[in-house]
Amino acid sequence: MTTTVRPRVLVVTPTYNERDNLPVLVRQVLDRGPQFQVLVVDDNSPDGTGAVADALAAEFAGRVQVLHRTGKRGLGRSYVDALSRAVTMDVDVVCQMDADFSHDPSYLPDLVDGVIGDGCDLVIGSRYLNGVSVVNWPLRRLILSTFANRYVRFITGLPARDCTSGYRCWRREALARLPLDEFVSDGYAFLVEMLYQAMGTGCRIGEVPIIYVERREGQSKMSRGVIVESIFVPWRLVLRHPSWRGRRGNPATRTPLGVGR
Ligand SMILES: Nc1nc2c(ncn2[C@@H]2O[C@H](COP(=O)(O)OP(=O)(O)OP(=O)(O)O)[C@@H](O)[C@H]2O)c(=O)[nH]1
Ligand SMILES: [Mg+2]
Repeated sequence: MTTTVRPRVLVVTPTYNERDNLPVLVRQVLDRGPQFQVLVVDDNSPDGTGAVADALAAEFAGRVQVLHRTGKRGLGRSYVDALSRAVTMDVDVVCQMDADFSHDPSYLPDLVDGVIGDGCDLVIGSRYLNGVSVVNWPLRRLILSTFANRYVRFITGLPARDCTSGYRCWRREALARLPLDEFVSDGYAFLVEMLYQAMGTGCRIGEVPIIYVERREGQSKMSRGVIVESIFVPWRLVLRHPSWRGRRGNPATRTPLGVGR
């Protein structure tokens, strides 16, 4: 008889006013198998998402954890706190995932497989591998995202087609090598900064295609401030570590995983 050892997966999900989405999402992730755990990082959401998360942690003791933040709000700061905890946990891979169902949990096995099966350090769930796979976005948003990706790739030389996707899976050891304490971005630019650091620390980066669906419930938190930050951060990264720009060094960065799978 052969037994397969399943990789232990921690899914980190940041929340700000996701009261209705979170319980459904957590159940869908945990339903994928006993090897899945969730870490919710809530920024003291006014709608009470934090209490909903606590109730889930009590219901699924040992499989759901909650980090309550009280400082300045921000996606980047939330990820720094949550991922710093994640790298100390007894798991093989750490996934990042939005709580609003734009990231379908059914892609989790593909992402994990890219790390465990294909030997990548980081696998991105990409909206831009097979054309554009986005559902229900207004044209304005589509143009903004496509332009943002081109802008980031042009300045940083990052190899990924989707540099701003928040759906990712990391080998825990690779994530632990990133100097999270030194990150400069507060908002969504944090995702780009992580990729630049990954490229600089020699990570094998792969991508798998996902179909991204606009949020079901609740409101977007996109603000003018985070957009302005996103314009400056790529330049700041390149000026700080110019030698990392466009760094290649392994085939995974050139051949997106999962194409044609
Ligand atoms: N902890 C924390 N989570 C946040 C913050 N801002 C956004 N989030 C969460 O991060 C994820 C992505 O944010 P969204 O508002 O969905 O951003 P988006 O997907 O670019 O925008 P939409 O397309 O409008 O959904 C969601 O799970 C949010 O609840 C924040 O300041 N702190
Ligand atoms: Mg969203």
